[in-house]
Amino acid sequence: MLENSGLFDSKAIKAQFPTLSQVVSGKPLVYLDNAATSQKPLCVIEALENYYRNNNSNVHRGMHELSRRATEAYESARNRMALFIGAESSEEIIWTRGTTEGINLVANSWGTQNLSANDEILLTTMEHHSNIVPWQLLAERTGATIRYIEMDAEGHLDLTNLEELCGKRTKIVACTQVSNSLGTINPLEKIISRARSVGALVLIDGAQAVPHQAINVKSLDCDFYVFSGHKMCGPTGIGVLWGRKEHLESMPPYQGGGEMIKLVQRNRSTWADLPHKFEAGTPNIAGAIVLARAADFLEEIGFDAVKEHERNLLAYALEQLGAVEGIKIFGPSDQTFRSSVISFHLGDIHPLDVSTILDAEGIAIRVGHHCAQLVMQHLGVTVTARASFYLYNTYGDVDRLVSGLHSANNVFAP
Ligand code: C6P
Repeated sequence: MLENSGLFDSKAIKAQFPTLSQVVSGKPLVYLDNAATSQKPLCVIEALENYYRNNNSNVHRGMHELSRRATEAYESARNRMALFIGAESSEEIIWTRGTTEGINLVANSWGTQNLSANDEILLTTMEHHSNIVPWQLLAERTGATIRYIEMDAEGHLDLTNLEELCGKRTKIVACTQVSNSLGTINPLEKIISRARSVGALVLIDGAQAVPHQAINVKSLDCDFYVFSGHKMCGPTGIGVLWGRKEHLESMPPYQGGGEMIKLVQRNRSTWADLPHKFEAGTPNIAGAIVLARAADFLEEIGFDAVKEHERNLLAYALEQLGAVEGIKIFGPSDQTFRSSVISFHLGDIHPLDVSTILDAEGIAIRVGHHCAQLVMQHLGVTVTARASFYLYNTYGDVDRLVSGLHSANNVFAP
């Protein structure tokens, strides 16, 4: 099987990721747990080392050379990420620890300020727990009600009653762009356009979208967009909350501390301008700088090429996996609405056993509820096995997965 699709040479790309060149259980590692976190290319690892080796200092504080360098690199990283997602200004880019913190920030700050007992929050049953639990905590504090867009049998959002679900009581709609457990790509335009027509704000969870496709928050026309750095070749502990300036300006701070103030007096303080109002304490300076390097890396390859490669890989994987005895693949059958995430069961073999056998063959997948228990309830299962692909995966990786599943079938053959 060819490893190249079009101009995309996934073997050459794989060679840039040191973690992927190791042997696990006596076999070359096949890493198919990319929806959990991606591996890091050498340029990102080197950027991290370079920062700590040469430029480490706190930002916005010192008047010395190292602090100037760190501050400049940190703020240019913010500009870089604004460009990366098509934001109007870098003031709209708030550094967070990741998607989870971004959603908690909005639910705590905007939510507490704007929601009360008669209001409704609209979610979907496809959400990751980080886009459910912060809203439940907010609903408990304010008395607001949570409603859900349900899924159909294949794991598409059922929008037939969207007008009834999203009405004049709806204050915010929070929805994932791509499902981490089923791979479903959601029709955001329809949801956002309905929310706009009733004056509700929209938060999009881009955790599983940003690593795989170009994003433009302006053309999406949402109000908040959140994602994590570690799923897009960047480091852990850094992510971005993008928000429209007018919302961010009127929102109260999320946490108090250094960096986020203008003036502190005995009984009250005033807040720094955007984006610093939301960034209390010493931030993840290295993380921010290195995330910008990851964005460069992805754009140098080009999202059109990444997308085409992943589409080809997904088609090949679904075809090959479909022929494995006893396999049940969850999620949309129409590949137009599916990203490169494949959740499955293998006959009666427990997904944990499947994963253990694959691990013994040097193949890494994830087993669990994928922090999406409402999805598991919808499927009538407690856990699934999940293989998720990224730009460095090859057709050979798919072949290894398929052969690992045959081994599992053989081990458990009656
Ligand atoms: N999903 C997965 O294996 P954090 O942990 O804050 O970086 O991202 C949370 C998150 C939010 N939304 C979606 C759609 C996600 O997929 C994730 C992380 C990982 O599927 C870890 S549970």
